[in-house]
Amino acid sequence: MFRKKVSISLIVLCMIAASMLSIPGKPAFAADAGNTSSTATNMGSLGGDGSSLSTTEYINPSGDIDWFYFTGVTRPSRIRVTLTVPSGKNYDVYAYDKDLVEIGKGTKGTGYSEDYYVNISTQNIGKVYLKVIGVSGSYSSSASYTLKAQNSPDKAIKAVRDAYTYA
Ligand SMILES: [Ca+2]
Ligand SMILES: [Ca+2]
Repeated sequence: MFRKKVSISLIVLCMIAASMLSIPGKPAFAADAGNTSSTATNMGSLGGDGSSLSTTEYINPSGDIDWFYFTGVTRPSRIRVTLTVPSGKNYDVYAYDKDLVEIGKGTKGTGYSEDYYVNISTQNIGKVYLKVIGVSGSYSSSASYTLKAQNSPDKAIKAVRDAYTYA
């Protein structure tokens, strides 16, 4: 019993520490985002309509892959994903649901930033994963990219929500 209590408080302490480390825009240390979904960097919890999360990182060295995820999606949502790509580079960003099923992608050519919407339905509510890659070895050790996720419900989703939350 005692041991169980200790382990639970350890877990709580770790969760508190982890949440402190993932304050958007104020990383405790600069670390490369994980190269796999299981080592994805937590962007934080996405707030309500219009709120956003963003992170600035590097694709470095060539072949680097950066996985992120965010939480806070607890109902059907429409999320705008934008990736500001360093000039002259070709980076793409893929979106996946909690089961790592692809739900969106931005794959424009060199020099273009990526910008698209993903819809989270009742079936795939949960963590949303984002993966940033450098296409054909594109990378930069000096110019960063900025990845942003914004809660952007369309009118239809808002209407359904308002109907359900009416009380
Ligand atoms: Ca990485
Ligand atoms: Ca691209």
